[in-house]
Amino acid sequence: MGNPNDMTTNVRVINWVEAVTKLCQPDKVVWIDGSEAQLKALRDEAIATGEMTELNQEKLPGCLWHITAQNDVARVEHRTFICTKKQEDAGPTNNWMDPDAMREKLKPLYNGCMKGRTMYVTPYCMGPVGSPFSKVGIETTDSIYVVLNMDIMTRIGQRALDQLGDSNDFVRGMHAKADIDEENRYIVQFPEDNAIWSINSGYGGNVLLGKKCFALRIASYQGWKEGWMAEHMLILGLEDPDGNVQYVTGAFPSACGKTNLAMLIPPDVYKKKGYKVWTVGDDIAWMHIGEDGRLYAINPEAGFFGVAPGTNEKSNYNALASTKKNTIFTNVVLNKDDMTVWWEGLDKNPPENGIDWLGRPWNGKTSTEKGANPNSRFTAPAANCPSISPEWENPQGVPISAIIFGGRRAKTAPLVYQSFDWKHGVFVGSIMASETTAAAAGAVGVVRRDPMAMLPFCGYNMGDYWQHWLDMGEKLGDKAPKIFNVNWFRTDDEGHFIWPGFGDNMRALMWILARCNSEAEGVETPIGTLPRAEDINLEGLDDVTIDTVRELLSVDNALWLEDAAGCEELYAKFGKRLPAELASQLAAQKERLAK
Ligand code: OXD
Ligand code: MN
Repeated sequence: MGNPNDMTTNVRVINWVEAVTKLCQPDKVVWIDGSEAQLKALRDEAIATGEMTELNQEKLPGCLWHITAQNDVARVEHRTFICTKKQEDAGPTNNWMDPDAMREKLKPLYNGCMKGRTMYVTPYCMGPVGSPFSKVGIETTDSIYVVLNMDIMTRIGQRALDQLGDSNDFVRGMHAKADIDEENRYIVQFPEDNAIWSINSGYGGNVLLGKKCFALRIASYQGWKEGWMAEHMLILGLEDPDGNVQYVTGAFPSACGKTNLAMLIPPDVYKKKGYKVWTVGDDIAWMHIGEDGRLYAINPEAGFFGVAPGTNEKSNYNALASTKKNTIFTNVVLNKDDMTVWWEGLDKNPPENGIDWLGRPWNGKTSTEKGANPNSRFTAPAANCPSISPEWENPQGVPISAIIFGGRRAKTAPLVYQSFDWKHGVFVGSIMASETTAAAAGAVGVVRRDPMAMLPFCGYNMGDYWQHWLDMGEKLGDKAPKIFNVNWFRTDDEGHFIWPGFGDNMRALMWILARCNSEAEGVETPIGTLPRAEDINLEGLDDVTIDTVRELLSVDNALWLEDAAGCEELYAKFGKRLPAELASQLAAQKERLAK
């Protein structure tokens, strides 16, 4: 298995791996070259030790099942840190500690933590290999599960080192499961040093360091310094019957259906006419200004790390289809009868002879407890997705026509509206919020501000981040994508959703693209430009009347004024780092609303 001297002559890489080895003291160091032979050996080893379970190779070829420790099933925002030299550079929305102090605190935890274990050195490329916009990271880890997930989510091995060459521009990611000790779990980003330290977790978002830690937290900082953007956004292409494809990106907080939107299947009326939706990415977009002055996006990832519960043939056919081969399932139910998997919301046939996410025998016909963890996941190769875009690995990315923000709001936000211009659009993104649902613990209907859906993922002061958005708009000028906001979650007075969502969300996308092409009317309101009810195509949508659409598009000025107080509270946290432009956008919006 890979010998460093065969794989790279990059002295910085070699020296860094040596330093990590000295600290963690593994019995053995294995460099991941990414060859199928090496990956097969790792799968076999994980199966032999029981770390992973091989699933039915006829029904689910190449698929594996894994359960994490009971205390380790989600990202841990309260233990996630941005360590910049100055606290104000991390900003009021991030946990912060001095970088040297943090390193001194964590070194004893890493010290000797891999004794008796193997350390895997995993080079990986975020973005298509060969793209000028891709970036390389190296993750050291004591987990085969991590290596196998990284193989799906990124481009690992020799090709990543080849992309890096002798450059120093690589993210140093030091992961160790250690003892999976909750009390000593830390997910730490050092943006000024291109480094990530993650310890005492084996759960995806905390340990697949290419994803949230690098592609969002570190990359957002890099984008700020280098003049591009790393965003928590899906990327999709909408093809019209003439074969023209226009691309949009969309930022939504968790539990708002981002993966579903990325893989949307058009309603019959559009399908019959020849419209298609193409998936470029479901979670992260890296965006650069292209030579023609437009904004281009690449998906830095190569797979989907999707939430399993609720995913079924109807809710997301394409996501489910993506999981039929070479997929890793984490914390879902194992069906022992046929060695397949199950989760709540998959179908009405839970296994009777199952193993739940806690590793206990579980009978879906009699158990009153959930079999799959609500945050159980599939890690599936993007190439498996039936709707994957032919352009998804285009090294230049795809040109973006519209940026869509969204959240879960019962009453305030209308189905769709357009910002007046880029600056107002940045304001719209900055006041993004979502209401908590009954599905999660805690009070229902509590508004959580989640600017640009980046609250847990912005690797620097969010005030500077907003200014960076404003600066990008200046650079893009009239080539800037148009900015919109959507809300699929309006309810009636009984709390029932009044918009069908899922594939029918395409009806809002159609208005969005028509606006981008100057082909649709709009009505100005205090919060932005809305469609008229008749601008939303209801063909084939028997359950939704034009009156419902009117309700979906209604703007209650009093509610919005109330909401503005929450925005003020958020903005106040930033003091001088709040861009003056945003303060005046809020003041102007309040004035329009009060009129
Ligand atoms: C994710 C998240 O897992 O945003 O993508 O939490
Ligand atoms: Mn996400």
